[in-house]
Amino acid sequence: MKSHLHWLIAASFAALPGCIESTGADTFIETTPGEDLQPSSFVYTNSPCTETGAQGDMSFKLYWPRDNDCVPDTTYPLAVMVHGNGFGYSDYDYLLSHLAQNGFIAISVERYNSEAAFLQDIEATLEDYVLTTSPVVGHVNATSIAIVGHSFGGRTARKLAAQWVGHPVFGVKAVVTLAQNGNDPFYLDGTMTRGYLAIHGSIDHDETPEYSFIHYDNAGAQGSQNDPANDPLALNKSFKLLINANHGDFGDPGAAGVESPIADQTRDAVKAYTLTFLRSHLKGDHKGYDPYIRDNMLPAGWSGQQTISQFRDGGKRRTIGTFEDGVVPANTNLGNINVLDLGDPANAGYFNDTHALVVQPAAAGQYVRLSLPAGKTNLTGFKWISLRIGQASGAPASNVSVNLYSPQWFGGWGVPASITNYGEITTTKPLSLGNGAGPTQVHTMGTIRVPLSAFSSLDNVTMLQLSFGADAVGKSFVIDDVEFYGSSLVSP
Ligand SMILES: [Ca+2]
Repeated sequence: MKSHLHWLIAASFAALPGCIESTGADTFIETTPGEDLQPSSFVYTNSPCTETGAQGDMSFKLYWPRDNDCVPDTTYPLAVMVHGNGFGYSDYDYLLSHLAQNGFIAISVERYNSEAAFLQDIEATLEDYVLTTSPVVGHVNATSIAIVGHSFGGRTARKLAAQWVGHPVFGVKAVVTLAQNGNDPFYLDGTMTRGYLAIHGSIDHDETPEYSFIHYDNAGAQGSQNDPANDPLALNKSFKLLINANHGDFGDPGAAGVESPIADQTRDAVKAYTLTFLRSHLKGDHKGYDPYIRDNMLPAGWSGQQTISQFRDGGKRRTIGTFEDGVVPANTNLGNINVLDLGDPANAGYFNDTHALVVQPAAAGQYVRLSLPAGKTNLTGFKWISLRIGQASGAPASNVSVNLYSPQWFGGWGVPASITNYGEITTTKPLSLGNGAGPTQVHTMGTIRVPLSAFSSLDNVTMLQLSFGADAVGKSFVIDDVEFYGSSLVSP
């Protein structure tokens, strides 16, 4: 059972000085976007060290970096893997090995059918085994923990993050859900974790991808962050929808569940996205974060496939359009513009649980303008305009643009920047629902960002305009989360 003595011992270990990452160049493989993650191209010099065992009734498998031998040379953050129903704790070797080979201690633990029992017993496994008797004693940074959960384990991962708020030993920095069960109105926020990554396949017949839409939409804070006040609820979040991936793809080959024909590639994508996310939020190494987490770059193993990416940073951001008040912006000449509650079943075709702008330009040049609040017109220091946008009908349009207005600029308006120069506007996708239903045509959104460097002298910007060119006419677009943000990954 819980031992406060162990907590104190563990805390003293966790407080050992020194850098987290090994300096041995031969120890870890750095993930470089676009060139790695094909199993054939792995050049690991060291397989991970492993140990299986049980603490009380809870079986587990522990993985850790091999620093020449299985005695760690330094301290590593900890990843806790929670398996899904019908899967076992040994069904994620592909991911835990990858993490251990890249500088994480990782443990996959048995989750009983009772979530409550798991949530109680996991602490004893970590305290009495990992931090006290395991081969990595003294080398675990327990204040830098990631919780990764698959399927029902994804739900449990969220619960565990909430359980550890204010915990004297365990500090959660990231939660990753793989094809999560999400049929619960319990959402992560920045008090529970700094980072949240949801990954879901589009043809998941066990857990509907709708769950990840909803949990992404509701995680963290809706509004501005550090503008100027810190909102403790804000977090860094991302949602990767893997087109044509299935539920069983997230387990090892041969594990329970139906796999898709691209299961091996899916696992490579999961490795790349998860490692990149955890390395950033647990180790402060942001390599690959822009292309993999914020943008749509595909890991090499996933090449030829498609991912739709959404993200919002928890750091400096100024939000001017979440549309949660349901009010249509006043300054528009669009003939057909509405704010819809996408979570309302009456708005068929949407999986999101948010309000968003839905527009259908009737003529080239039609626009909608969003005003920056008084006192919020100085954009100096912000790096990007970002929004999530999708196209709900028609062939992909290429001339949707964003522009800014400043009374100090000649003519007021800047030079419009075409959104599609910075990302593909996602379109309606066939998504298969849980329990074998589907496919259903779903209007998706992906986050696209435009650098503010396209504009100059940003100290008094009063409006943002989205305008639609000729090839957008008659087509329907859905837009949300229009904001400016800085480069900071983690809020102070
Ligand atoms: Ca919204």
